[in-house]
Amino acid sequence: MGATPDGLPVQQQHSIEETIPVTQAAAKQVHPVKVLSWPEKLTLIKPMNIQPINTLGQFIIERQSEFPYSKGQLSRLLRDIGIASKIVNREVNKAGLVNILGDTGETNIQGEKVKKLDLFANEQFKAALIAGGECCVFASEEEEDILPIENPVSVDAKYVVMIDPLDGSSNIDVNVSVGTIFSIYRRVSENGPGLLSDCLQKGMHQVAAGYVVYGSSTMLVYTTGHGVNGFTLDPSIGEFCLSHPNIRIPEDGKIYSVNEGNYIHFPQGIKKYIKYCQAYDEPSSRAYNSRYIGSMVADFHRNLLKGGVFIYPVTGKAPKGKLRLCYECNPLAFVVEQAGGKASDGYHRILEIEPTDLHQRTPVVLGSKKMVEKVEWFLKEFPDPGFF
Ligand code: AHM
Ligand code: MG
Repeated sequence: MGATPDGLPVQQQHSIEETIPVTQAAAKQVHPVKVLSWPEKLTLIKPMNIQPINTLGQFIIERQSEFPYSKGQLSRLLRDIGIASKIVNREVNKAGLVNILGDTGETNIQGEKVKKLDLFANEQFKAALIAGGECCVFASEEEEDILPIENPVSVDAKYVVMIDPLDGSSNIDVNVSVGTIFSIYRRVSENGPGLLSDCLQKGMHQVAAGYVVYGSSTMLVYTTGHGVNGFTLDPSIGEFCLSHPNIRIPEDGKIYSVNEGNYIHFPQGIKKYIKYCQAYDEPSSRAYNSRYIGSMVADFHRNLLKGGVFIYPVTGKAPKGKLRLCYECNPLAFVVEQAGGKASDGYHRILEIEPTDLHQRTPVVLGSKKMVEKVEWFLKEFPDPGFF
């Protein structure tokens, strides 16, 4: 072995090209290359912050196993309601741009009159349920009578849908939240188009119920008797995505929602309860907050998430109450009970009231369990012979 002029041994003077293979070979020995399996590759994706989303459609399919006897009809029915509500949502969002609140006097491309938004919503849900083939009879707050469905695709239809297509619609022209409320029963008649008796079932026989709130964001909340789940519409993908799994209403709350403008017409018990809410008492966190939008769905939704009570009692003006048992009170009563709350007419459980009329009205108290019980206590303690 010779030496360089500066005295180094000759074999240590490698060119760069010669050095690289030597270095890689050495590195391979220290860090041998590992072939990753597919699950291992997935764990590498995780740090990229890709959020899994669960759409309403996926969720409904996942939950179908909760009904071992089901062949997917209820799932399809819920899907149809979800689709119709997206169309209604689109129109609600446009309400400020076009005069959609009354008959515009215009005709559309088919030569039809442009309809009021609540009628539009009614038509959308009706059309979706008739075409869907799972509904044997449709009843709506907007229709005088039931609509037995005779569509050939509906011969095996097992379900009954009752709906308030656009609740609180007087709020649209001032850009305040409105909603859709729906209630689903299994038919009691044998077959063919559904009957009135299919619709006049106690609320406790509902198989599903829920609502859509068209608010600062649009949400669909529903129950099939296995808890309550909420989905927020992501407008960028046009899908309701699970955002509020397993909703539970606080057992107690600090919000009372009632139209206090009607105070003079209220029964004694309600007047006393309102005074109780307004009284200062530190241990029970009073005075409570008063919140009343005038859209039942929006008032209910806030109280469901935050804790509170919604009251629409009998009044001198509305001696049987204002809100409808079948379209408004029963579905929201089912939802609130499934979330751990309570729904009452002030004396009895809403879900046990026997309906005798399609458009029957009822007083209603619903929300956090302890608050509803307190209202019931006041009504019992201060009876009012003018009412009930
Ligand atoms: P609607 O179905 O005709 O819209 O009426 C129902 C609405 C509810 O959303 C709301 O809670 C209530 O009526 C408000 O009534 P009031 O203005 O008497 O307080
Ligand atoms: Mg209504």
